[in-house]
Amino acid sequence: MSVKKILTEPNKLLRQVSMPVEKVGDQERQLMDDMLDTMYSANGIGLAAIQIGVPKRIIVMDLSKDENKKEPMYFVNPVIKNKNLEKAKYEEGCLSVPNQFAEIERPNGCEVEYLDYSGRKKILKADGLLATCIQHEMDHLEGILFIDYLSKLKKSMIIKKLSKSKLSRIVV
Ligand code: GNR
Ligand code: NI
Repeated sequence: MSVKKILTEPNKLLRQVSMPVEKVGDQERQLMDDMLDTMYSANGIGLAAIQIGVPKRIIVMDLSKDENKKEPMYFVNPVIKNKNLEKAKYEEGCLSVPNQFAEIERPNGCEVEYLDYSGRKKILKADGLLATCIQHEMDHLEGILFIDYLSKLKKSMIIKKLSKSKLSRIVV
């Protein structure tokens, strides 16, 4: 298990569409372990593989509020089967868009079909934060970031800020 570097916008890799996993083997489990380590160390509640530069359709999440009680969730090749027609707004953030937050509207519930850590097929009904987070992570698999839902002006302001802070990190 090791903590990897999280890619931040702007970065072309974050715009790549991730590839389905053929088989959940030891290599994939190693990747999921590293992703979880990376997510915990960054205090995130979810992470997609592409955020550490691996274009595979793998997501890890942990929505547990108790730091001592870890509840890791693993999603390989997730597919959304049903989306609620009703929408909900959540204040979203993203480890790849550091220190930026915005209210995003999405279906308030969904059903996801996926393979778990051991490669078994599962179906999960999600609502609330779980549904929001899964949809946010599944967007990463398509190269989509939450800022893509904002107005052109808001989005370009955020990208400009992030570019500047990246530059200052190199200069200092
Ligand atoms: O840590 C995260 N918090 C969060 C809050 C609201 C909606 C989505 C998220 S996901 C984010 C971690 C992340 O960037 N995952 O891709
Ligand atoms: Ni994100």
